[in-house]
Amino acid sequence: MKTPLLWIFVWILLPFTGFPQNENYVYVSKGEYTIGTKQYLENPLRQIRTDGLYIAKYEVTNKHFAQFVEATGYKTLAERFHNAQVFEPGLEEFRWLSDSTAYWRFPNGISRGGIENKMDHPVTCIAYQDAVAYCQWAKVRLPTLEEWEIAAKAGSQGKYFEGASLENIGDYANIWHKRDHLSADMSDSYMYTAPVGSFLPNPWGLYDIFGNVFEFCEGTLPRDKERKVAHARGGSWWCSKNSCAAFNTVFIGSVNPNASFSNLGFRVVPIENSSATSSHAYR
Ligand SMILES: [Ca+2]
Repeated sequence: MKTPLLWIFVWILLPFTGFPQNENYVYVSKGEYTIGTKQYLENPLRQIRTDGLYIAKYEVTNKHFAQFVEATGYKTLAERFHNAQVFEPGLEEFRWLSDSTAYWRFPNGISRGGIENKMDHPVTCIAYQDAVAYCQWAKVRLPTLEEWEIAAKAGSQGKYFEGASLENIGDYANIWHKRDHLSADMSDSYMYTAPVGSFLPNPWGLYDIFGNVFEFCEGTLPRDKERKVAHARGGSWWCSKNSCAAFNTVFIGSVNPNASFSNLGFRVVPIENSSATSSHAYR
C-alpha cells in the first residue's frame, strides 16, 4: 500500500518542484533568486521572489505568428507604417536601414528574401505592441524583466549561466562572430536568425536565451522616466563581442515601442491557470 500512496504524493508535488512539465515550457520553482549585478546601477544585485512560473523553452517562431495572423487578420506596425529596420552586410557599426518593404514575412526587406523556409526561426520585425497582441490571442504574456533574468540565470549568479562564458558563447548562441559588420558572417552557418533550439540550452533547458533575437519583456527602468520605452534582453544574431555584447543575463536593452527590428522577437509565459499544458506548441 505504501508505494501507490507515495506515487500519488509525488504526482501531486511535481507541478511545484521545477520539473519540466511538457515539451514547450520549463517550470521555474517558487523561491528566492539572485538577479542583477553590482556593476549595473539599473539592474542592481538583489533578491527576487517568485511564486513559480512556466516559461517557453523557445522564442516564438514565424510558424506561430503566422497562425495568429491567419486567425485574426492582424497587421503589424511595420505593415501599417511601411517602416522596419533591417540589416545587410556592409553597414557601419550600429547602422540599420529603414525599409518600407520589410515586415515579419520579409524581415530584412523583400529584396533579401522571405521566411518560406524559415518557419522554425523566431519571428522578427515586430514591435512591442505586436508581441502583446500575439500574447492576447495566444492567452500568454511576456515575461517580466525579472522573470526573464531568473530563467536566464538558471540558478547561477553573474553575467552567464553555468557553463557559458564570453569565450564559448558561440556554443550557446547565434551571434555575430566578426569584429565588424562590413562583410557577411556565416561562420556559425547563420548570418541572420537560426531555427530556434539550434544551439545548446541553458541548464534549465531554455534555448536561445543569448543571441538569435532580443526578447521583449514587460517592465520599466528608472531611465525611462515619463517616456514610453520597450525593453528587450539577451542580445541577438547581430551582437558581436566587439559591439553590443548584450548576450548576457544582466544587460537590459531599450527600444522605441513602435519600432520593428529584424533582430527583435520574444518568448512567452503562460497566463496563470490557463495554458501550461496548452497544445499550442512553441516550436
Ligand atoms: Ca534570444
